[in-house]
Amino acid sequence: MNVRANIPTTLENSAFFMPFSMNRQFKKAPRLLARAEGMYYYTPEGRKILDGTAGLWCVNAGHCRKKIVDAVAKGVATLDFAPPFQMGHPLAFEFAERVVEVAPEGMTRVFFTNSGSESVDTALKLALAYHRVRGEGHRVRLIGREKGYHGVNFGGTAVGGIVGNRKIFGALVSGVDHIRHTHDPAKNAFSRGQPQHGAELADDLERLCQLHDPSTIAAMIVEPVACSAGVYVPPVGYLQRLREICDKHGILLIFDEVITAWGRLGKPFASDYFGVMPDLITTAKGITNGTVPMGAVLMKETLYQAFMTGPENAIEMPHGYTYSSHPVACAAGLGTMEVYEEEGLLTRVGELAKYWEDAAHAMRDCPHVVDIRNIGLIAAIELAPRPGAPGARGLETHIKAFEKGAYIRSTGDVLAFAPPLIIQKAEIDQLFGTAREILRSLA
Ligand code: PXG
Ligand code: PLP
Repeated sequence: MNVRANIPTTLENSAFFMPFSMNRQFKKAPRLLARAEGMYYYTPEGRKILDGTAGLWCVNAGHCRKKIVDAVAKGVATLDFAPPFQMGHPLAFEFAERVVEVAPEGMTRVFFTNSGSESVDTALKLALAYHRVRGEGHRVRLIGREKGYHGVNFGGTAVGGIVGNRKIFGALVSGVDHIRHTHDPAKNAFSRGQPQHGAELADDLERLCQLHDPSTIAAMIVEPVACSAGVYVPPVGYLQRLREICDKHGILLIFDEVITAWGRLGKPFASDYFGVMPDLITTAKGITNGTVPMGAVLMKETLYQAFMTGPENAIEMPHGYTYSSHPVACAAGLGTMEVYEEEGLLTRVGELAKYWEDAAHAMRDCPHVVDIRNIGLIAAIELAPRPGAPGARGLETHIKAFEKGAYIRSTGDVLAFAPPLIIQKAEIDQLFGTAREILRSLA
């Protein structure tokens, strides 16, 4: 049964300042979603929309899963809020154990936040503080990477490497530098999975070490697979090389797994998939299947223990949010972990990845396609920009897909595909079939 939402006839003067959106354009021709179930959204008119992006890379188990909905309903009716500072509630401790059980070997402690952006800023602060409590307060620099996306708070924006997200905010945070991105279409276009060329691009971190003196660098943060800026898969050997350079110079390595955690690559975390262990992992999104805002920073035991050395009557980490370990988010997270486990979702992509890869790369003969990249249940189709109108082909594909019953996200002229991990093969065909139809009709 399709529920009709009672929406005003025009949103043009709406009070809502929409985030990361073309407000004026959208409000003239809105694309609204009224409800969701499994692999599908439904518009207020009841049109069915296949979800090709798991909401925003977060609804890994599919929409409105009963077990999670029930856990949230029961949770909010039982304990609506509990102060997280100097107080606690059982679900927070239970959920921390559950997260650590699924986390990569050696990640033994967890700090809760409410989003990926908060996780990133928390991890950067933890890295600075870790060095400080160990007597290495000279390590103050933070290194990111071009094309990286680490959310929108000050630290995350600063270490991020997407020009458009940085340029209107001025100086941001001092002491930040960036290594080169790994995108090399001349050598790697149409790679299936990890590109063969480019491990040596990790040596750019060595260059920054020589420039700044490595003893001034606190941490290096990267997405194991850079998703938001257009899907850039790490070249074979690249992450291993970054790990080696960080080890050589005592630099903490942070993997930003806000998107790549919770089964997206066919292992619980990308760190498992690539077999490279960072010192800290940031996550969010799929931790509650997107239902209730939550994020987390996972860390190695040595980091946690470094903070546990002072007097016991002192607060070890003067950091935290009003809603850190929110009881309703913990309830949602516990329900989510149950669904992931019962349905084997954290490893299901292993079985689907080959079919997914073939379906994505079959798009190569479509008009405008200049590159296709994929890994796990992620794919990007890059279109040649229309002369004089970069981004137009991407946006038009997104809009036409919505009209044709599929949600396909565009970032500039890159189409990003990352559906819920419950997708069936027929739905994979439908998703790329819709994209194919649109690309054939696109100017
Ligand atoms: N780090 C990474 C690697 C992310 O992908 C964040 C941090 C920030 O998380 P929050 O929860 O604060 O949004 C993200 C978020 C896109 C898109 O279109 C990606 C994200 C968010 C919005 C859009 O690719 N990733
Ligand atoms: N601003 C003010 C004035 C506050 O009192 C607080 C929290 O008490 C914050 C910001 C931070 O809010 P949150 O803990 O939800 O991040």
